[in-house]
Amino acid sequence: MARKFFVGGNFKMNGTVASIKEIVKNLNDAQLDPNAEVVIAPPALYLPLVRESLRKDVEVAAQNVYNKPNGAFTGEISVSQLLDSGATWTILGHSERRTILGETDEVVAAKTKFATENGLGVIWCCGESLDEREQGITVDVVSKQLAALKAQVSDWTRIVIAYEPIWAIGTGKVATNQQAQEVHAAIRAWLRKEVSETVADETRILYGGSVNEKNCRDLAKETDIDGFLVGGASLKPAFVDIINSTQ
Ligand code: G2H
Repeated sequence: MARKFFVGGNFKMNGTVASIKEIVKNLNDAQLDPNAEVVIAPPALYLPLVRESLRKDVEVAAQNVYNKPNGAFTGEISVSQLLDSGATWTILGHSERRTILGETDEVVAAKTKFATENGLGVIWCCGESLDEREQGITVDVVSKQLAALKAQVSDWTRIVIAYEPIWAIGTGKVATNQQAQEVHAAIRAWLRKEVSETVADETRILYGGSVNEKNCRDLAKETDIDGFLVGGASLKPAFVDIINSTQ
């Protein structure tokens, strides 16, 4: 089965009502590749605004979610609240949450299990630090992150994997096409060995880390790159070029 090209926009902790309305207008007015699945993740408090004003062929995502039903969890947002706001996806395990907020592989896996079992799609992120790449242990690091996910998750159909080398995030240092393809192929091989042929063939593996309108076309040609998770460039009109990068 062909994997549908997938482009996520991760706004991170950026935007105002005015700037987010501008981004939505730009997407609403654009010609987007009908063969691309597009999901944007504004900060949670803007989700209803975005969902109400955004074209319906683009879905919306949160950047995080808690793995408990509604209740006494001050500061958290539940899966059912996200669904109620019209979000259909969440990002989980972004390296900024792993490194700055201290989310472990196990916490990320528990959140992924709860979110997928309760109706959200998950853009599950993984990736190595510069130090780990220089030590030559990139595939070991990503495999360990995947193993923690496998320990808790049995249904992979709602999961999209985003490989985001930490050293390439927001730095302008994009992985070379070959560096990205090598890790994407290793992730797919891991899925084939550890999960199933079907999951390996059907799971989208996105690349994230300083993707822009200039580097996206060549990256998108790599066999195992099935789309992008875009940060900084998703706030700009050039996001449309990235969505259309396989046209
Ligand atoms: C990686 C990416 C989006 P950027 O974090 O998740 O951000 O494109 O700004 O490197």
